Amino acid sequence: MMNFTKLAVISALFGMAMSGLGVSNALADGMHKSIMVENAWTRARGATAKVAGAFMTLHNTAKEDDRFISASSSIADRVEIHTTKMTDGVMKMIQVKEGVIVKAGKHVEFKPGSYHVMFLGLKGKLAEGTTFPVTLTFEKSGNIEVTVAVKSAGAMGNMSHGKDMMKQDAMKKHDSMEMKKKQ
Ligand SMILES: [Cu+2]
Repeated sequence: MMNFTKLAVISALFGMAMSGLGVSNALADGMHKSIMVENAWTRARGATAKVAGAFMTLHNTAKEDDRFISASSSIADRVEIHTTKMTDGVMKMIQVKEGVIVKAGKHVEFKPGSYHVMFLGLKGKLAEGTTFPVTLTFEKSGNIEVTVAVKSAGAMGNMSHGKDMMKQDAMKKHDSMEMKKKQ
């Protein structure tokens, strides 16, 4: 039979495992929330940078679908949901105005070359090793506070193969394109 000490050890281990995975505040702060945000990160940016894209995995632990509809953060004037599409052999970034559905019991990955949370009009630099907050708004789950970790400027996430390397280049091009547009 399992005694209290064993249970405490198990829950402590569970907590450690979860923090090791980079599970954000969403889980710790609100167990009632059915959306869980995992491993939110972005790349370091200098003081003159105007845009940044953040990546993360959205899990829907509920029995009904939910929709990621918008985001906001004190670090940028505007936050948009973007995706990347290949059109006539050219990678283009598109704002996803209708939001992103996260199906019941499923997850959606925001990653380089695909969905990302786009910060436009950065108010300052993003230093490697720091974190910043972003609020994700869901149709059913409401607002979820997420902590984004700033990785190195060349961070690739979990990608390693050639196809994704290509997407990564496209992402960088998109970033500089956005910057030109803003100037
Ligand atoms: Cu973008």
